[in-house]
Amino acid sequence: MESYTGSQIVVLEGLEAVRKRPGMYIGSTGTRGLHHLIWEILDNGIDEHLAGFCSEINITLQKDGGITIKDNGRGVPVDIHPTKKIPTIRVVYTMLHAGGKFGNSVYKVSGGLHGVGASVVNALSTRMIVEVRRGGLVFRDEYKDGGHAVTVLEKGLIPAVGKCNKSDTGTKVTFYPDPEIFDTIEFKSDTIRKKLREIAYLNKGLKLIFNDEKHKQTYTYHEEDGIKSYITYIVDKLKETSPEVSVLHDSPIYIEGTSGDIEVEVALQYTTNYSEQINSYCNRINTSEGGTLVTGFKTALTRVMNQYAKELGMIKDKEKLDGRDYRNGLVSIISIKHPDPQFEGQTKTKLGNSDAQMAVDEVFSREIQLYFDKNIEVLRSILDNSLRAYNARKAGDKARNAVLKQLNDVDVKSKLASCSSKKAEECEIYIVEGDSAGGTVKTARDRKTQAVLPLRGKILNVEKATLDKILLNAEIRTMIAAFGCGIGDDFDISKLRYDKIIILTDADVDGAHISTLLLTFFFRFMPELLTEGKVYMGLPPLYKVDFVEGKKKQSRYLFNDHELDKFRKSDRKITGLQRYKGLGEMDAGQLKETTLDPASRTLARVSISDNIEADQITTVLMSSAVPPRREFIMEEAQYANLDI
Ligand code: 28F
Repeated sequence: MESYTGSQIVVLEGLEAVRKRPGMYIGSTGTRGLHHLIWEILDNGIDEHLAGFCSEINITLQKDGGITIKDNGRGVPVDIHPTKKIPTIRVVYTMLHAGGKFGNSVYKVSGGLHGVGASVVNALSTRMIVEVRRGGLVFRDEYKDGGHAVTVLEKGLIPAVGKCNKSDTGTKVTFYPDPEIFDTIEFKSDTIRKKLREIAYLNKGLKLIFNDEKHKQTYTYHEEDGIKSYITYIVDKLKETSPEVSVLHDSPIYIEGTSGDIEVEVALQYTTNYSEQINSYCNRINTSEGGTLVTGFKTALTRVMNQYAKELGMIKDKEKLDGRDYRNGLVSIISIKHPDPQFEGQTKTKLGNSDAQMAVDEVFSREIQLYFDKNIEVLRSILDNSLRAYNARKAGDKARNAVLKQLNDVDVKSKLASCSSKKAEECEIYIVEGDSAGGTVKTARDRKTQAVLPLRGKILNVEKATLDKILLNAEIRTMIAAFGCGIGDDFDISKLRYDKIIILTDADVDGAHISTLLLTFFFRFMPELLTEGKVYMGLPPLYKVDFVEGKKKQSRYLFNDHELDKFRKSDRKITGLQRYKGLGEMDAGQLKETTLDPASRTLARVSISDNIEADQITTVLMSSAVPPRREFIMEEAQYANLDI
C-alpha cells in the first residue's frame, strides 16, 4: 500500500483533474491533442535552446508506440526545489504550470494552448521515464498510470543510476500516451515532420533529428537562415503545386530590427500568384488569427508603397492603391519576440499587444525603405505588379457588382427554407447535400431558428475558376444571397444572417467531396467565416446500437468506429446494430435528436490552425496540378474512412 505525504496528495489531485478534463489542457483527445503531448515536451527543450544551453534535440517515434525526446541542454535540476521542498525534477513533471519561465530565456516559447507544462503529459501517459545527465551523473525518474512516481527517493533525492562525462549533460523524456484517454494513440510521422520543420525555421541554429523507428527513416531539420529559408521553402512548394507561378525577385527580402524590448523579423517574396499569404509568429507560436503584429506590417507596407508609387510618378498625387493591391502575390512571414504576449481570439492565436503593432510598423517601414533605396528595380517590378492587381480588381469589381446585382431574391427563395427569426445570433443555416436529406431536415428542424439550404449535387470547384465564372454557379449564388454578407473584397461579416453555418453531408466519399468543395469556397472567398469560427460540420451518427442492460432494452447512437470498438469492449449485450449510410436513412425524430437539436447534437467547429498548411493543402487538393494531389492522397489515404 503506497503512503502519500500531504504535498504528494495535492500533486496527484492536480494530475487527476487533468485526466478528468484533458480537453481543457491539450484542446482535444483526438489526434491533435495527442500530438500536443510532443509539442509540450519539445517546448521545454526549445526553451533550453533559447536560454543558450541546447543545440540539438532528438525525437524518436518508437516501434512500441512510445515517444522519446532528448536534448543536450543542462539537464533538469535534481536538487531540492527552494520553495516546494521536493526535487526540482518532481516539480517540473508532477506540478501543474510548474513550467514557468526558467533559465534566462526571456521569451518562453509557450503561450496560448501551449505552456500547460510537462506535468500534463505525465498525467495523460501510462508511463513516463525522465533521464537527466548533470554533473557527471545520470539520474532516472519514472512514473506510471498518469503521474504516480515509481522511483523511490533516497534521503528525499532522486537516486543516481550511473556516471557520465561531465560535459555530457541533458534531459531525455520517454512517454506512452494513455489509450484510455485518447481516441487514438497513433502518432502521425508527417505531422511530426511538419512541426519539426516549422520549429527549425523559427529557431535558426537549432538542430532537430527525427528518428521514425516505425518506418525506419531519419529526418534532420536544421535551418541556419531561419525564416528567410522558410519563405524559399513555401515558394518552392507553391511552384511545385502551381507550375505557372514565378517570382518577381530571385531571393527573399529579409528585414530584422528591434523596437524597445520587441525583436522584429520579416521575410517576404513576391510571386505572380493571385492570393496573398501572411504567416505570423510571436515567440514561435503561430498566431494564425493574426492580430497587432500583422496590422503593423500591413499599414507600414501600404504607406511605404503608396509613397514610392507617388514619388516615381506611377500614381497621381491624390490617388492611392489599396493595401490588398500591394499584397497581391505576396508570401511573407512575420516573427517577433515579445516579453509579455497577450494571446486572444477563438483559438488563442490572435496577438493583442498594441506595442507590437508599432514595433513592427517602425522596424519594417525603416528597413524596407533602406532595402528598396538600394534595389529600385525590385521596387519597380513590385509596384508594376500592384498596379496590374489594382486595375484587375477594378475590372473585377465591375463584373462582380454587375452579377451581384442580379442576385435577387428569386435565386434564394426557390431553394432556401428560411427561418422566421431575424436575430442572426440565434439563427443557423444547414447546408445539406441532396433533396431527400434536405426534406427530412426541413421536417425535423426548428423553423424559428434553423434554415435549410439543400444543394443539388456537387458545387463548382472554385480553386480552378475565376470570380466571374464562380458567380455564375447557381449553388454559389444562392449561398452568397442566403448568407447576406457579400463575397471577396465586399465581404462584411457583420451582415451575416446566421450565427452558425452547418455543413451536413453524408459520411461517405461523395459527402466528403462536397464538404471539401464548400470549405475551399469559404477559404478562398469568405475566409473570415472560418477564422471567426462560424463554420461547423454536423456530425450525424454512423451507428445505432440496440443492447440489453439490466433487464431493459435500450439503444444508443455511436458517431465513429472508435466509439463502436469501445462499446463492443463494454459488457453490454448487443441485440442490434444499424449503420447509417446517409442522412436519408434517418427519420425526422432521429435526425432532430442526433444532429439538429442543440441540446443533444454534436458539431465540429472548422478552424484554420496553420495558414501555410491550409493554403498548401487547398492548392494541392483542389488545383489543376495532379501529381502533388496523387502523392498527398496516397500519403493521407491511410487516415481516410472510405466507404467502398
Ligand atoms: C526533452 C525535453 O525538458 N529540457 C529541459 C531544462 C533545464 C532546466 C530546467 C528544464 C527551474 C525551476 C523550472 C537547468 N539548469 N527537454 C527538456 N531542460 N528545466 S526542462 O529547469 C527547471 C526550472 O523550475 C535548468 C538551470 N536552470 C534551468
